[in-house]
Amino acid sequence: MIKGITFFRPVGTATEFERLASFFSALGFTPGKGWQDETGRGSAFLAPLGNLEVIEGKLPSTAGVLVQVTQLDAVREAVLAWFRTVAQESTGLLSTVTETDWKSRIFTVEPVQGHQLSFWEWTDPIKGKPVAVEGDLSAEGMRFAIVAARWNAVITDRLLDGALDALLRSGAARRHIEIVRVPGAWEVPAAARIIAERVPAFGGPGSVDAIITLGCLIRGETAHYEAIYNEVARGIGQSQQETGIPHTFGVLTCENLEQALHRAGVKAGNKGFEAAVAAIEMVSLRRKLLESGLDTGEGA
Ligand code: DLZ
Repeated sequence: MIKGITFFRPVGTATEFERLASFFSALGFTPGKGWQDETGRGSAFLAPLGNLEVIEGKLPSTAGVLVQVTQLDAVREAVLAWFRTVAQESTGLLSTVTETDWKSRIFTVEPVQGHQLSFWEWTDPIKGKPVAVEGDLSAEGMRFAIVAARWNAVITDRLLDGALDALLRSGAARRHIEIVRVPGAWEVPAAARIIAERVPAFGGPGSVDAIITLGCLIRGETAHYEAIYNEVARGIGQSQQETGIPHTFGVLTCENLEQALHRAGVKAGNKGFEAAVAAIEMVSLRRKLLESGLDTGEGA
């Protein structure tokens, strides 16, 4: 299962290291998990999407790194501000914005000598489509509960690992993740509901921003499989609808153990990871929807 992609940029000195780190932070990259040991150190900077592109023929830029953005001019302003305030240098290493032959605008900057990168945006980013409101995939500052069944633990432990991996790599803090284990899938909705209702208005310590539910029902091993599955799905859905707290569904329903293993990270992705990513997106989307409303204008 491919999970992510990392390009590393070796730098020669501590000053260059700090300078590049400061540049990426100033430009709004989400900080990732860094590391330091006796062999060196690394600072990670995350973007919501990445891709590995193989090119034959004309290159899109002389820089080896292309960062797609929205509001290119504002990004260039941020680069200028960084040069002025942090680097306190001229802007000689910053190009103007130019049109490309692939319906985009682009500029190139070299914040540290030998480290060029280009920022670009589509000339028509939405290509005539109405703009959709979508959640982002940064989990910084969000609080989650993961309710995981112990039944079929060989599977649910993998789902739990996948969910934690997604949350931590997306910027959630360990102290903001509450893990709750219940006996089986049957008990998942009840525990999720208690957490969702644990609000200060009822004297509780406060709920979480989203609840990730994990379990594994295997048809061959489960009497009344359909009945149990329907009730688990209904209970989780009902808790979500009646409390307003996003609940994501990572309860596997499988024909056999082999299929379950595939969905828990062996071949067909890790459904725990996917449920956690969906939770992050739904928290972000919920915040956006609660903050905004359609500006329909007069008589619309
Ligand atoms: C009893 C049972 C069975 C037969 N199968 C499963 C299963 O495949 N997956 C699962 O998560 N739980 C199973 N359980 C346990 C029930 O979910 C529940 O925990 C017990 O019936 C106790 O209420």
